[in-house]
Amino acid sequence: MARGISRSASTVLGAGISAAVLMSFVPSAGAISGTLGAIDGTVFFDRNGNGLIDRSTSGGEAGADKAEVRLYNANGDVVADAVADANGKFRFTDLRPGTYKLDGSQSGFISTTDAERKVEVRSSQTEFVRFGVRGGSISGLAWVDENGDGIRQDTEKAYADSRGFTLTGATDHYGKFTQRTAKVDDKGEYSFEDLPSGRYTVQTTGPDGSAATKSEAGPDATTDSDFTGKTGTVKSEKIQLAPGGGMVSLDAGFSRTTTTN
Ligand SMILES: [Ca+2]
Ligand SMILES: [Ca+2]
Repeated sequence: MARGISRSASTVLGAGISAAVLMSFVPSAGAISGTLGAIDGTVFFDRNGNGLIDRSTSGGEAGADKAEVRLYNANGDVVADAVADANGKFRFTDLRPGTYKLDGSQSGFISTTDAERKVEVRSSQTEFVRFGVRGGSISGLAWVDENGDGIRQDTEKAYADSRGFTLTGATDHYGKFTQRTAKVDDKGEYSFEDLPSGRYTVQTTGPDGSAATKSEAGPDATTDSDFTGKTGTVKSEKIQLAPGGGMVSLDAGFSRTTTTN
């Protein structure tokens, strides 16, 4: 979708106000029949895919920052593009009454509501529209592999002091390189959510004097390590995420390279 065509709400609102003033003082202007309408909307990360904004899902389903929405008229011509704000909210103002179509699909995400929506704009009314999209996720934990076998036994605790995980990867849906960091929780687990499709690498740092333990020592993917590196900073293979795809148990096991007591 084309970028940079978004009109700021204030600019459009300003035009709407001046048109209304013009009409009230110069009734014969006649260029605009009736008053104008607007469309308000939200694009949100619908993690559980139910089409609704749930507040309780993993700390709440957030608005899709910088999501792009395109507005067409009844003839299928592009009227305007909007870029959502940090809360996933977008707005089209100054619209003549009539039938419009909105496209709220987001590249790299799965739409969980109808991606295209027909909207009837009426005089002096604001219509409300919501688009849900589901992204991918990558999660796992870090642990110290005390016996160096590449497998996490029950006695080997998660490394909760981990300095967090960094994700680098594909350009996101609005063309910027993605780099995010995630802290580990009290169980030593990390997760990256609402990711566009693409190729990602995860990196983290272990205790001083450690390196990656044997990777892919399997056969159980939930207890082996998926990171490599001869120093304290280790990284995963490249992860290919399809739209809405999930990677769990991307775990980093550390073995000690020096003895510290
Ligand atoms: Ca939901
Ligand atoms: Ca072990």
